Order: sequence, then C-alpha cells, then structure tokens
Amino acid sequence: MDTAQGLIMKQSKTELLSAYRGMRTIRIFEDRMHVEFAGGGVPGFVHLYAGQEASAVGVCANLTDADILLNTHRAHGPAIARGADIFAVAKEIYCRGDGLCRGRGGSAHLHDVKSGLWGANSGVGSGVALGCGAALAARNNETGGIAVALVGDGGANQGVFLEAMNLASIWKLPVVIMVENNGYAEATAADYAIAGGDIHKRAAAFDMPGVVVDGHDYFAVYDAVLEAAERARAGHGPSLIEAKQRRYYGHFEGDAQSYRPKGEVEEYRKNRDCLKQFRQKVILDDLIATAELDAIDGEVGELIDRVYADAIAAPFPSEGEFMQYIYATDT
Ligand SMILES: Cc1ncc(C[n+]2csc(CCOP(=O)(O)OP(=O)(O)O)c2C)c(N)n1
Ligand SMILES: [Mg+2]
Repeated sequence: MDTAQGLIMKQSKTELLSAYRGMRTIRIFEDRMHVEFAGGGVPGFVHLYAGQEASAVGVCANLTDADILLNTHRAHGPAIARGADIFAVAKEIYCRGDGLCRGRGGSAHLHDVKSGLWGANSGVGSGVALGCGAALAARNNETGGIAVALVGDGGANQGVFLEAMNLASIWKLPVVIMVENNGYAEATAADYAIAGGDIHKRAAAFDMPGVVVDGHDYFAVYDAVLEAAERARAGHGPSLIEAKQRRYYGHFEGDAQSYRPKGEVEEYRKNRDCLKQFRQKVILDDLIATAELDAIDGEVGELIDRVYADAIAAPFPSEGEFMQYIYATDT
C-alpha cells in the first residue's frame, strides 16, 4: 500500500467528497473575487487564498464542533472550510449590514463564534498567541476541544510566534500551530527571510514535534493534522506543522507581483494544484468517479453565482447603525 492509498483509507467516501467540495468552493469563490475586485465592486483590502485550499480544508477536516480555529488575514478560505455561512462571508467582504460581522470587519477580519472560528485578524502572527489562549480556555473549561492556529511564514518571524511556542510547550497546551508557508511575506521571499530555511525545525528548540508537508497535497495535510490533533486531544501538548504552498494571486488584490520568478504560478497551477492532485489520486484509486467530481464542480459554480448575486444586492448598514456593534454592550 503506498502512502497516498493509506491516507485515503483513513477517510470515508463522504468525507473525501466533502473535502473536494470544500476546496472547489474556495477556489471558485476566490477566482470570482479576483474578477469582482478588478471590476471595482469590492471595498478595502483583499488577500486571496486560491492555491492554498488543501491547507485549510485538510486542517478543518480534523476539527470537531468543540475545536477553535484561529485564522490569518488571508481569511476567506479557512472561514469557508471551517463552515462559516458562505453567503455571510461574501457579504462581510462586501461590508454589507448582514455580513458575518455585520459588515464591520471586512475581508481580513472574518469571525464566527458559532462555527468555532475565533477570528481572522490582521495582526500578523497574533493568531498563535490567541490560539494558545483558546487552548488554555478549552482545557480549563473542559470543553474537550483543541485550538488550531494558522500563521504565515512572515508571521512565524514575529516575536509573538516564539513566545507563544514557548508557553504552549511549558503548559502543554492542546494547540496545533500550522504555518502556511506560501513562500512570501508580502514581497519578501521566505528563502531570504527565514533563518535556517526551515520553520518546522524551530519546534525542536521548544520541545515539540515539528513536521513539514506539501501544502498542496490534501492527504499529506490531513494526516499531519490528524497526528498533531490526536496528540493535543490526548493531553500531550502542542505541535508545529509547516505546510509549504503557494498563493495563485498577489499578496493583496492589485499587487503587481514583480518580486515573483517568471512562470512560478503557472508551474504550480499546472503541476502542483491541490484540486488536480486530489482528482488524480481518488480517480486512480477508484474511490470516486470523474462524473461525481464534475457534478460537484457544477453545483459549486451555481452556488457561487448565487452567493455573489446576493452579496452585491445586499444593503450596507444604515448611517444610524454605524456605531452599533463596535463596543460590547448589555443589549
Ligand atoms: C504585526 C504586523 N506587522 C506587519 C503587518 C503588515 N503585513 C500584513 S500582511 C503581511 C505579510 C504576512 O506574510 P505571511 O505571514 O507570510 O502571510 P501571507 O500574507 O503570505 O499569507 C504583513 C507584513 C501586519 N499586518 N501586522
Ligand atoms: Mg506568506
């Protein structure tokens, strides 16, 4: 049995179909966002997740309702993967009044307590500290949950990342730290900015397991997170996973990307794409038929059309409402 076959067998066909649907949903959502942003209809800054889908979906396939996900500013994909209402996600990005956060947060601040999404925030690296807090709360309150904190390669160079790793280890917190190393922090290449080159090797200094996986391979991500999550659930403490991947668009929409080698994105799209890899594996192993995958593609395409039509037609908060929901109140 090869590794891929072994990994596939850990999940039912229903779970595999759901993973494919999740990745395809994020891809079509983000491709469409790219087009809509270029058309001028989307307010604010937008960081797209296309290309990185296997990472968020591989993480979230291992999470239960009791678990908490901390997201980054590249927020749309993980929010959708965690199960936030995709209509509300789109409306939030469009800053509409009934968006996920009532239009007050926008693209980089998607937050949904009821789906275990304790926030995307634009303080790079801060999600790791918040993840430690969520993990500590889960243990103290005996919720049975764990926390997973997403962080980029740039975020992994923030002081807070190292402080959080230290606390996670000495307190044996039920947390998984997932570094989404997409090769760049804004325009700065990870090859230049990461001392030693390998973020996962920093785990050894904090006495926790650290592994590196292909972040375009859903099965590799799933398996690494499964192991780390089991360790956290068993009370054995934190783990660090570095998932190497590439984003297909710029750091933000409008980024000219002059810092990227020519042909890099085309090469990843052609030979490394997570959806292509997934299709190849499940079709080759006779687990899912091509027609079933194609049917999902069609259904998702129709869903995303409805999501965007709904978001674009939705009203902004009224002037009188602007200062509501900013500070906590009793009402
Ligand atoms: C503490 C902090 N410093 C700087 C910034 C500005 N900033 C926004 S995104 C970003 C790059 C983050 O890179 P990375 O962590 O690799 O995530 P990616 O954008 O590649 O997903 C920076 C420096 C910020 N938001 N917060
Ligand atoms: Mg990065």
